[in-house]
Amino acid sequence: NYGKFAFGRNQTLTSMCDERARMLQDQFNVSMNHVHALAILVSTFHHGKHPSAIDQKTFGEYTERTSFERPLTSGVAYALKVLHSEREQFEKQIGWTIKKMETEDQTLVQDCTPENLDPAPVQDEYAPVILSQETVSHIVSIDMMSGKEDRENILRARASGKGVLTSPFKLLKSNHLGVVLTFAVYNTDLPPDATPEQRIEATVGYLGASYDVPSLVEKLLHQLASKQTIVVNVYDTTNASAPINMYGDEVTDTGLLRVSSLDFGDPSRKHEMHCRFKQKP
Ligand code: WA2
Repeated sequence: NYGKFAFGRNQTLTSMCDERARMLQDQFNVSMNHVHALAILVSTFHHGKHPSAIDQKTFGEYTERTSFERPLTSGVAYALKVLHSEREQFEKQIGWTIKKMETEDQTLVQDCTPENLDPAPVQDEYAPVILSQETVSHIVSIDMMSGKEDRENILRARASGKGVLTSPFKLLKSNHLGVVLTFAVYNTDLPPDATPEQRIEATVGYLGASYDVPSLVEKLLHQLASKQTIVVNVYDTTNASAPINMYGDEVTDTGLLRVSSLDFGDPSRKHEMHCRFKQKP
């Protein structure tokens, strides 16, 4: 390991941490681009063809076979924009009722298959999942607007036309903190300067990907064989006075620390990677 004599301890930590942060950021960016392309695929082949050229079987197979293009994601799904006035017709046509996301009691959620979830209460509009990768099939029929983080993402995605990220939260059927990335799907090719109102009006649905951050960062770091040398933490630092630990054990260590910046492509969220040596000098 030339780093041990070519650089000091501090520079070694800096370069190792920056390299890992860059790798994580690049992989996230690559998968974000592919999720964006999936939103265009749904727009072209589901909304752009009559009848639609995509059903659950096609979407399930296509997303599973292309999952190698979306490193760090645990699954992708598509939710439709359904106004209350369209609900009855929608439910009759699709053959199931729109379900409410259970978030009060997370221990119960683990057993909540769509069959034993409650119907969504009356709202102005809903975002039921109609297509999913097999890995997240448990969210089919659930109204994504009935979950706080998912709802905020949907509203921000459609008004902005950009890919947006949630704060870290406990995903359904997962014991870890994760994040959701959302792209809105529109019924027209909107100009880049379209107003938020025009965007909301043209919205037909939401393509989202979930990221199980701890297991995916673990997988990435594992490939680097550095786990004996450094300890890594990933934080959501959007609220600078209350950072959220997304990966790694809580640290009390006050030794040498490197903070590398992470850019996950949503300017309204801030992330950092913190690295420390395992062994004291
Ligand atoms: N996907 C997977 N697991 C989840 C989740 C989610 N949201 N929310 C809570 N647990 C269809 O933005 C639209 C995906 C939401 C997209």
